[in-house]
Amino acid sequence: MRRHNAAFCGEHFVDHIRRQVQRTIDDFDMFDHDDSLLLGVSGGKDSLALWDVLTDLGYEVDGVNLELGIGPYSEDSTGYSRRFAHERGLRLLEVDLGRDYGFTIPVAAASTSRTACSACGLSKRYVLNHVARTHGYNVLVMGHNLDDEAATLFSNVTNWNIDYLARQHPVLQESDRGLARKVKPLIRVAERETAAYAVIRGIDYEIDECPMAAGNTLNQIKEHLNAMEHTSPGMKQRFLFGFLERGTPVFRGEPRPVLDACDVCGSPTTGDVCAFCKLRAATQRTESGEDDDG
Ligand code: Q46
Ligand code: ZN
Repeated sequence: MRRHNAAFCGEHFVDHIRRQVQRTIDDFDMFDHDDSLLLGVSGGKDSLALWDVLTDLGYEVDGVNLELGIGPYSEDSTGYSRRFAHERGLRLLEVDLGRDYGFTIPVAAASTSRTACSACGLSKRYVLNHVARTHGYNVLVMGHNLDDEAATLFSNVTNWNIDYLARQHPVLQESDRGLARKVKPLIRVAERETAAYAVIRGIDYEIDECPMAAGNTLNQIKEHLNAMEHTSPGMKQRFLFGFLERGTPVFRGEPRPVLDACDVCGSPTTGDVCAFCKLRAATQRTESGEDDDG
């Protein structure tokens, strides 16, 4: 691991990853053993590695898998989540976007001006929050890694998305807004490291890339950041953690928008109808042959 100027055998690498996760949980005061934890599980390496680490650290964590309806890719991903949970006796809740909400991500992308990844991100945020709230979990755990967060930060800085910069933090205390606290304990671990961890621990995960990822700008940013990391080891970590230490206090001073209940579903939103209900309505109009208003 060039950024730590260190090399590990398999056993000590696993210990190292566990320590990095525990340190992140402690440093950011994310949760303790009394909290009721729900992890968003995708069948990919990050969420399954995190489930493994948290379980080994003694936390009781249930998972929730969202079936996105992206053909065989989604079916395979759900299969990996199910097998992981089954083999370890863990509880996995399942939501199927098509069955439970009447649309899939390909239909959502075709029905609106949103990209597939935008519709997907919105749906994941909404559904996972909804499941956490309705099943009484007070903490929603997400498997975003160092590469994900550094790329998101880079995108938010290049576009000067002040609102997003104010909210870019590994802990979002949202209980006053009717939402579970959202935490990201994997942000000290790079993507390559979660892959190595999964291999060492014998975790089977979805390796194929999502067929709708083409044009995903975060993936393009990740490639650029990796090129910089190659010549300047530790750059991604310095960029992200430097921001969390020195940038967050500046942007957090921005006032937060007032939230109201969505007229359709009752979820907290800044408008009359939340973005997810608008997306869902657009897919229904498409299915019934009416025009999309975007
Ligand atoms: S699943 Fe969804 Fe990703 Fe596929 S459509 Fe984009 S966001 S690429 S993590
Ligand atoms: Zn709504």
